[in-house]
Amino acid sequence: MTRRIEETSFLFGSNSIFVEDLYARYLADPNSVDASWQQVFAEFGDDCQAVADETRGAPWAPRVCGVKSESAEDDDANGELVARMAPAPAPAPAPKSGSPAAISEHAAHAATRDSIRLIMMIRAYRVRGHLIADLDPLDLDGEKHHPELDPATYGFTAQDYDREFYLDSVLGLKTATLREVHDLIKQTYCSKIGVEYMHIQYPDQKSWVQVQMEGSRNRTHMSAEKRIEILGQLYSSEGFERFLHIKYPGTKRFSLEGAESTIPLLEAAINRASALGVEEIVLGMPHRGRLNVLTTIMGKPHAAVFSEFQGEASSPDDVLGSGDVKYHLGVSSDRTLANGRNMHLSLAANPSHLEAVNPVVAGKTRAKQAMRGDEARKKVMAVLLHGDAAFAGQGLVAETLGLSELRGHRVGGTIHIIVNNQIGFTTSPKYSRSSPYPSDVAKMVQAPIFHVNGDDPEAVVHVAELAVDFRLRFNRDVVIDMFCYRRHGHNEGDEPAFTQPKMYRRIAQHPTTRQLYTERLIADGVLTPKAAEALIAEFNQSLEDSLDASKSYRVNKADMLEGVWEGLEVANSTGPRRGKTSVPLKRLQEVGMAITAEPEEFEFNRKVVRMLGNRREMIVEGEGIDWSTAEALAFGTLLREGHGVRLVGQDSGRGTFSQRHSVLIDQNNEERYIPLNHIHQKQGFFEIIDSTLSEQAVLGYEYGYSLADPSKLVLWEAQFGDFANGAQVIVDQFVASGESKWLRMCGLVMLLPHGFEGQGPEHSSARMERYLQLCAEDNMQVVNCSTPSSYFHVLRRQLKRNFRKPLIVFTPKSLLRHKRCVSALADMGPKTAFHRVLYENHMPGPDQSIRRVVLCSGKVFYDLEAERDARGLKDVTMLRLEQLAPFPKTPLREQLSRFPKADVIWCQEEPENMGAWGYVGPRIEALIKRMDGVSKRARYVGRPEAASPATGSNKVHHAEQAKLVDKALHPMT
Ligand SMILES: Cc1ncc(C[n+]2csc(CCOP(=O)(O)OP(=O)(O)O)c2C)c(N)n1
Ligand SMILES: [Mg+2]
Repeated sequence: MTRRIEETSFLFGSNSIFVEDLYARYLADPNSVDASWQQVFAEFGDDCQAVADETRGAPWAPRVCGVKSESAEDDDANGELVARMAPAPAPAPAPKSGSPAAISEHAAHAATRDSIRLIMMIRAYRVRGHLIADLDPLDLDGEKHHPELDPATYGFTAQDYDREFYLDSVLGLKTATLREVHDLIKQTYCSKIGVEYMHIQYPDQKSWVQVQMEGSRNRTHMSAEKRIEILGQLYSSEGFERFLHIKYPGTKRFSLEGAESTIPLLEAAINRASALGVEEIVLGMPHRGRLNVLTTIMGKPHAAVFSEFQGEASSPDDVLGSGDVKYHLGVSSDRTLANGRNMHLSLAANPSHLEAVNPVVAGKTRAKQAMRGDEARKKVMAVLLHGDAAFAGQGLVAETLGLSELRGHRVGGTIHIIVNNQIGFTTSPKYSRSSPYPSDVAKMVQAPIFHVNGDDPEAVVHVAELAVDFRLRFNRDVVIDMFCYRRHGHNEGDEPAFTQPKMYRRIAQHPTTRQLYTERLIADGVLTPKAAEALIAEFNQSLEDSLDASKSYRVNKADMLEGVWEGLEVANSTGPRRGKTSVPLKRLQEVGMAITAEPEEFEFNRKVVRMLGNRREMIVEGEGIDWSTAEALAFGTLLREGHGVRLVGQDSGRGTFSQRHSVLIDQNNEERYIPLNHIHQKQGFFEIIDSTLSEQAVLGYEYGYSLADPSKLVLWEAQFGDFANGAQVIVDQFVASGESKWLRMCGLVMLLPHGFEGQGPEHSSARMERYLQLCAEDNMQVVNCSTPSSYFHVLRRQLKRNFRKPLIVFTPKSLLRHKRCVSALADMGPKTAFHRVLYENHMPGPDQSIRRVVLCSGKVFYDLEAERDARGLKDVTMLRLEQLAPFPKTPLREQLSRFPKADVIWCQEEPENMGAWGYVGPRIEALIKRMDGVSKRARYVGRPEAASPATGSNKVHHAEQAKLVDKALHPMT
């Protein structure tokens, strides 16, 4: 019953508590409430409990069979209620007798019921008013009607329109006529702005939106000055596109035309944000209108864009890297706004893959907030623009929205702007989404959604300001869905009439937003036709001047190493590039003791105590350091040197394999203790995040984070490496190619558990071959370390060189607890470093006697070593490639040349079409050819080609593994 009472509240606005109270009293004792209320509750209440239960509607929902709501899952109580009300209820029953008391009782009852119905109608407008709002500039759907928004549905007739009703302050009115109420709610909820907010379960946020919509602000007129400013912005956005259209006809530019109000929208958002204290905005947007945003909002000189159209300024040679098409490039700028304050704007570079940039922008924002100490998240704000088809279709949208309230990933709310041109390439909305609006997915985070007609720039500016106010007040996501259209085809060469002839006939006749607004301002006396013409002429002249200037425009430098990147350099060699990763033993011990200390008054899990003890022993002895301890030492020493470390992944705090235990949990109260944050008073911050169960959004986010903060070690860990393929777009489009395309370095580390241990096809392979296939032009590093100290150095190396490169690490599973896979503390101490190729410290025999060199990488080394030693073979040695890419040519050549009598084998556990073979095979061949002058391939030993990475049978796995080890050690026949 409690729930039902709560659900009645929607009916009565501010009076809900009163009614709830009344109803509760009525339930306890019907005679305790006034007779008129008894009748209301009797009629709408007890009789209908079953219906109410079924519909989750108000307890007094009348059991009237009428029009059934279309959606069986519609959980809006009022929707069901009203749907079931049709046809209109009969008038109040006549008094049983003509006595004055009966007449007055009847009148009271009728008045109460009228008020209830009117308030129900008001609520229906709050919930569904947007459905009949005037949102579409093309008016493609024509006249809209919704039964729940029709007064007749509530029993009102023409005679009722001028009758006074008691409202008790709902809508701020004590009493009002039906006409007044209807006009007011239509104007509020059904004009050029349609708002969805009644799904928000936080009362303060919901009522804030309600107050903004219903309060006077919504009806305040803009000053003439502001209106002229908006017009100027429309001139710029339309004028720029027109100019390009004339000067570079047919060239792809993904024009903004039809959505020109995007520019006043962004301007309003930026200015409002600045007024409220925001100092930096990180933006992400797709192709549509990007050139316009780059120039008009981001301040990129028109001359620069024109020169790119002429193919002059940013040829790859000028700017390093392979470059990208002009509508993908990122840019950052500082703008001084009209209020005199500075705003730093950065628009992220993005690939063609729609929506892929969303998590990247979020991650960048979070990093910038952290760097500024913006704990309240009110100084740096994220703004994302979206296409309607992409926002509705791409799963990454939901994944990124899902991050918005999480401790490790929140950015204090993102402003989402859907440039809803009601088409995606050639596909109409009815074929491309199952939801009424493209924005519906955002309801999952209870974001308010402002739909707005893009042909009313004032309404657009108004919602932009509302959205910013909401974001800064509640630190939550908010959506603007700007209805507009696309004046041309998908790009300027496309013929839209092939697929949308009706829509495009309508568009051809439709004046531009700028024309409409000019007429409006002229009609309102704000502007003369002459002044309007002067504005156009002035803007066109400035574009002509820029075009002249573009002929001699030159990009003088790439901006990749400015700001926080200053001091770093573009990597210019593929040599050892070790950096100084060794750490004095004393420091290693200090860190080691700190991270194994047991704080007092903390109730440890017994096994954790044992684990800490073991680790402490490793540190004290300086021997037997396992993988996780080495990792903790790498993190701890970096932290001690002042770097931040941020490790994010599913269950990374404990570690999927229960190996890390970087977060200790008090067994009494579940309080968390993070040893790595207790090393020293002055140290960097260790952020360890158990992430949401997403790969793509989280990896994209961490990539974005690492783009913004090169001083921090940022790591993303897959639960098992297999699952990282869910983030393939981020790997392909950002991690592997970002530096080359957009001149943006990144030091992100990906930890991918990998290894064939009989766990089946889905828990064995991190798809090493995929990463290796992506490696070229020194774009990223792929390592498969075989010792804890190697891992220690390679992690530290990320921050100890003067460049940043993504690092893919295939991390072990069984080796985490393998007794041979240990290092000495001294292996991390003075005079140590990361070695790309490891030879055996204790050779089985002299170099000249070696008849077989087995090249391998990672875990299989231990299988080979064990079997070789068991067989007592003295003429077989192993060389381990700790780093696979960039391929360690020089050290491998050096090592191979030690064994002139040996044949060479490449041994891997993965099937032949997987693992490193495809990558290392030709490279080893080329190397041997250079050494010996003969074309000799290393012989492949490993599993045969396979469709699935590994067998599901543990027994088969072991047989296969034994066979490949045997083959690798067996003398060549
Ligand atoms: C992930 C992805 N799939 C397909 C495409 C190809 N594509 C480019 S634009 C486009 C239509 C996008 O429609 P919408 O999101 O509404 O943006 P609009 O072009 O209408 O502004 C498509 C399908 C793409 N770029 N990215
Ligand atoms: Mg679209």
